[in-house]
Amino acid sequence: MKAKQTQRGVALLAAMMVMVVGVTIAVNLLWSANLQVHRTKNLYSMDRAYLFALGAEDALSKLLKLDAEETQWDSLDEIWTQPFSYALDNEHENIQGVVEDLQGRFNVNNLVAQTGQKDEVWFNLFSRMLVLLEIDPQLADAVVDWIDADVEVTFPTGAEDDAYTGLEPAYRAANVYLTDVSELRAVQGIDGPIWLALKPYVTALPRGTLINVNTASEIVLASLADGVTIFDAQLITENRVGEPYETLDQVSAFLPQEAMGNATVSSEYFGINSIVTLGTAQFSMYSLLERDQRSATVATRLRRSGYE
Ligand SMILES: [Ca+2]
Ligand SMILES: [Ca+2]
Repeated sequence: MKAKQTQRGVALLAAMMVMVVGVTIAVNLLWSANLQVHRTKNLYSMDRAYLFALGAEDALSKLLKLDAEETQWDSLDEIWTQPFSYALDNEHENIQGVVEDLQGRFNVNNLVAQTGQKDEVWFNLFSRMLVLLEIDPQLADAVVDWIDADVEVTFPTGAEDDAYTGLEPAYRAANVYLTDVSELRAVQGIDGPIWLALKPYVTALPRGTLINVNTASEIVLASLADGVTIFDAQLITENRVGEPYETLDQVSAFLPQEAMGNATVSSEYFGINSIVTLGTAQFSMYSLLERDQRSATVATRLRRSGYE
C-alpha cells in the first residue's frame, strides 16, 4: 500500500514538473510574441513620426521658397520665424518646432580660409565674440587648429594632435571643416560650461556665409568689427523691430565700413528643429536647409533624428 502511494506521489510530482515546464515554455512564447508586437509597434511609430517630420520639413521648405519670392531680405517678423504646433491624428499626437536663420550665428567654418589657413577677419570676429561672452579669447587658436589643414600649432594657445592623442580615449584633430557644430565639444578648452555659453551663438555652415543683421543677436552684432559696442548692437536690434533692414545701406549708419563686408540682410541657411509626440514616445528631427534667393529653390543638406 505504501509503495503504491509513493508511486502515485512520484507520478504526481512528474506530472507537476511537466506542467511547470509547459507553462514556462508558454510564458516565454507569449513574452517573445509580445516583444515582437511591441517592436513592430515601435518601428511603425518611428516610421510614422519620421514621415510627419518630413512633411513639416517639406511644408517649411515651401514657405521659405515663397518668402524668397516675396522679399529680398530675411527678418524676425516674417512668417517662417513663427514656431509651429499642430495636432496629428488624435489628442495625444502632435508635432511642434521652429525654423531658425542660421546666419544669425557665427559660422565656425569661416575661421579657416579656402587655402586651409586661418582667416584673420573671421578669427578677429570670433575672438571679440568670446570676449563678450566672457570666455578666454585664446580659445580661438585651438578652434582654428581643429579645423585648419595643417598640424602646426597656432601660436600661442593652439592645439593639434599632441593635445588629443594623450587623452583617454585618444583622438586626433579633425583638420577639416565641421559638419556639425557640436564637434566643437572635442576641442581643447571647450568644457561643458563653455560649450553651453557658446552654443546659442555658433553654427557650422559651408565656409563663406555672412551674418544677417536682421536676425543676429546683440552679441554677434557687437562682434562684427572693432569699436562696435553692445549699445550700438542694441540700436541695430531696436531699429529692426517691425522695420527690417531691406538693404545693407540701411544699417550702414550703425556699423563701420569694416563690418559691412561680413554682413548681409538675407540668408541662405536655415535650421528646422521639430519634435513629433506620439503618446509617450517622442521623435526629434533637425534639418539643415539651403535656399537660393535668386532662383527661390530650397534643398535639404543634412538631416539628423533621434527617438526617445
Ligand atoms: Ca524673407
Ligand atoms: Ca589643424
